[in-house]
Amino acid sequence: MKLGVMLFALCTLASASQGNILNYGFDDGPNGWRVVVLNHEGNFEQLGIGEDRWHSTGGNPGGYIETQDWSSSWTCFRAPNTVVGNRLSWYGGSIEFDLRTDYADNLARPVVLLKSAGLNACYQAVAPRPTWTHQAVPLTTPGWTKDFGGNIPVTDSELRQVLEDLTGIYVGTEWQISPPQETTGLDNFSISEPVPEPSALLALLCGLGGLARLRKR
Ligand SMILES: [Ca+2]
Repeated sequence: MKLGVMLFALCTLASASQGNILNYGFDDGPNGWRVVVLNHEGNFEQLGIGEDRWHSTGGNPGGYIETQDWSSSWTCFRAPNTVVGNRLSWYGGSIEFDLRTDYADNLARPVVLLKSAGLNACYQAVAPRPTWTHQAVPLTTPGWTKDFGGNIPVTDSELRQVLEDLTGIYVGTEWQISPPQETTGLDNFSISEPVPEPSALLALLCGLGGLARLRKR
């Protein structure tokens, strides 16, 4: 009986350590996110601040943030500075969010940019739809490039390097080049670390513990 209880406790602890480590629902405000304009033809230097809009309704669900494209450079949402630093533990996890835009020419463009001091990584994706479109960006190398145009792949060690010295997380809002200028919204931004291997073992032990408890009843 005591073994079963202990295994259940371990299983609960293991479950609590998994899943989302960051989650922004924007239901009570923009949560420290800003709209910025980056030089996508250079090294993604910040050129200016864009127009932030926060809405308390209309998200997926609840509040969300949005911006209207007004610049010929790259407009994007910037995550709060509190989330950067050494984030190597994110490698193998994922970044997920809901995005929507009202006008798009359906070309692949960066939907996420990870900046570090010496290297950048862009994840290329096709445009979201006018309705909330879920985006799942794996934190492993396929789909990541060093350049805005998507031509120079990021290697495995380079992606780890970026995560280890992360200085910025950005979500792209640019999905159409010619007028009318698009308005893009963001909701439910989350980052998940990979599930640690020992948890699978603990879950198995948990199940065995449960069976042992049932048999003793
Ligand atoms: Ca929301």
